[in-house]
Amino acid sequence: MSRDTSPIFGKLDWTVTPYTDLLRDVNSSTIVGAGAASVLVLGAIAGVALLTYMRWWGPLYRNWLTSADAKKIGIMYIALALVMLARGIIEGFVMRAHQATALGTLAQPESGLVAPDHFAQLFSTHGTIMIFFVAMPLLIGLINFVLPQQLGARDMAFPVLNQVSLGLTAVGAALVMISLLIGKFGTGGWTMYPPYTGIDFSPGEGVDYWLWAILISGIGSTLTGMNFAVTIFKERAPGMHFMRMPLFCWTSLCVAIMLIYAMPALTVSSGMLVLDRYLDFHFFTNDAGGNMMNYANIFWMFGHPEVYILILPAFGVFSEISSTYSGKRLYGYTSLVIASMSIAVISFTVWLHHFFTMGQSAGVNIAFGIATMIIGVPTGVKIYDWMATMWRGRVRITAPIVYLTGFFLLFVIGGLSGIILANPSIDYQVHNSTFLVAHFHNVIIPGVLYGMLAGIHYWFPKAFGFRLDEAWGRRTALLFVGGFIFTFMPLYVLGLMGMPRRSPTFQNPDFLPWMYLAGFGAVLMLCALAALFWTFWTSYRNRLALTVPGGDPWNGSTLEWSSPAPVPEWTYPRIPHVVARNDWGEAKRRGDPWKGPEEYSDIEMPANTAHGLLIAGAGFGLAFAMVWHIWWLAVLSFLAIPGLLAVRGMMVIEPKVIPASEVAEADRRFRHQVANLTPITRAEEETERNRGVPDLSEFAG
Ligand code: HEM
Ligand SMILES: [Cu+2]
Repeated sequence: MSRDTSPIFGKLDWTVTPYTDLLRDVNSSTIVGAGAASVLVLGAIAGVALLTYMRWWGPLYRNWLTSADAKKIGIMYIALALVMLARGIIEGFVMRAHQATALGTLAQPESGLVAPDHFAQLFSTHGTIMIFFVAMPLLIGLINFVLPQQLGARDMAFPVLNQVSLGLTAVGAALVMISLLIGKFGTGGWTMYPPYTGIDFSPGEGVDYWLWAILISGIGSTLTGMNFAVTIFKERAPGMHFMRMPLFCWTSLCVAIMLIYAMPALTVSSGMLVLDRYLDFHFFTNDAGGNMMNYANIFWMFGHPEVYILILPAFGVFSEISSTYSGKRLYGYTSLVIASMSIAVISFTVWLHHFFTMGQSAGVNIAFGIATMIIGVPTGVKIYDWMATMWRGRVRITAPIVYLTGFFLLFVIGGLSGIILANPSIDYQVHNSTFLVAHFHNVIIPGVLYGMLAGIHYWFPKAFGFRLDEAWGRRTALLFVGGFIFTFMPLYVLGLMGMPRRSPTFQNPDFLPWMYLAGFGAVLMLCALAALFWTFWTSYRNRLALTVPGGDPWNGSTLEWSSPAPVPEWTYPRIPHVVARNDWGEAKRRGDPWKGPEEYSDIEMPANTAHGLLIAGAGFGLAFAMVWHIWWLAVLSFLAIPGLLAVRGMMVIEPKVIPASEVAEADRRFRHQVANLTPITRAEEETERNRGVPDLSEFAG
């Protein structure tokens, strides 16, 4: 269905919304499509109305959208990820509801909630969203928030670049969102393999939505990698040697290096597919010398490191929380550092296991199979280290510890099913079945999702000044664990029974009980999502009882727990002089850790700027115009980008200076407050007595 191209509107016209489909034929699939579009429209209207009614536009613009403060940028990344998470989980539920009703016959294969094409859009947007617009912004957001604080730095090395990266990520997410209403998304899965996604087989706008979302957000992530790396190399506080950095900083460094080397491969494979589609190149076509294997190869050079980009920050979080909540020092710090770096390096040597069945020789397959199994070793080392950290500790069963326990149980199973798949001869049997779907959710949900939610729970007080409700936090975690077991364990069985992945239909009635179980699990996942948002809401309502102005609610040992909660823009009144690995813990052991600096000086912080917003606006214009072939807009937006860079390059930009008197006043107030708050023991941590000042006599970690 190719449409005429108008010089002004490109391929856009009134027929591109899902309402047209609904009017043409009312069925469950078109109702779901139009319903989703309506949720998007109503959500946008409600958002605008709320901002207007509360008069929040100004504060939103001044305090958030134009801020170059890494902590705020981090929070915005996480907010974006949570919105996208809601969509991703709902899509997962719709797919499970579809398959639970999709038993067909050979004569009548099509049945179930949504049409086959719609189902294909669902797994494509779900996978794309979960990887690029949930997992990535969650971890990049958390690193942005935590890393400078842990390093004793004021901000990222390049604060405005950081803002631009956020903008580019948001553009990608916005493109995927808008495809609900305007046109359709691609149906080639999150990997968008050609030749199916070439112009011959997928002529519509769907693949282009994916390509431009990936290209633009991918550039943002590459820049983020550089920013993190330079920050770690250059912005550490004096005395913060590499081997004194908290483990989370180490995993951030691994992520930074991996982003720099892995993301360009994705940009290249997507760029080549763009050339194929727009300019009739033949990199990946069936004819004229094209070869799709080149796509698979380049894509997975990004794709496999990517899964470790996703998981390593979670490993960092688990290192921090296993130690803090056990009141013990992290066991095997050096081995954890070596294991993280080994994972980062080995992860670049295994990509071929994603196409064991696509025609290379047995010898090559074996080499990559072995490399894949080897990566289990450093991962195993880490699991033992965390367990040894908790061993004989006084472990408090807080929400992050529930996530960690769920991770221990489930991630190991997922890792083991990965080792099974790493054997090429087994992979021949189960690849492209739901066994694989079970495997990767089995590592990605306990790893990435639990890890990031645990991290959010742990550092939340630093961002907003109050703790999250522990009871609801634990309920959420338990629901995510239980929901996972019901949703994905049946898929292992189904895969072995022969259920292909990405299949809108099946004919074997024996599959049905397992499909129902998985459907029930998806309901639990929806409940977990609701519980997560309820945790935020109920904690917000109860925030006075949960405030922790002392800033150290869990009796932590790393630098970030020495500042007030919420942490001020400048983080530390003076850049700290680090003397030990767990510097704050060391200060506590020496007694009187809250002794303030003798004198204060002016602090320079990056000034607010609309640069990121403007670049993002131009990026969105470019992408949207390219998707819909609106050439004049594409040219204008494209030219706007170097234009904006040039204008900023010529501007004289003064940093924001916070006068010493203001810093001194705020800091003295904080120290005065700490002196007047009652210290609490670890046993009282969950009670309202927790005001963020721990009992130092208890500190052992
Ligand atoms: C929370 C509940 C979730 C449910 C119910 C769910 C469900 C599903 C379903 C039904 C599929 C399609 C399976 C098939 O091909 O037959 C799928 C695919 C996928 N999911 Fe999930 N999922 C969930 C969470 C996640 C999370 C948290 C991530 C990653 C962070 C994720 C990443 C993916 C990816 C990458 C695909 C592959 C898409 C493709 O085939 O191209 N999912 N999921
Ligand atoms: Cu892989």
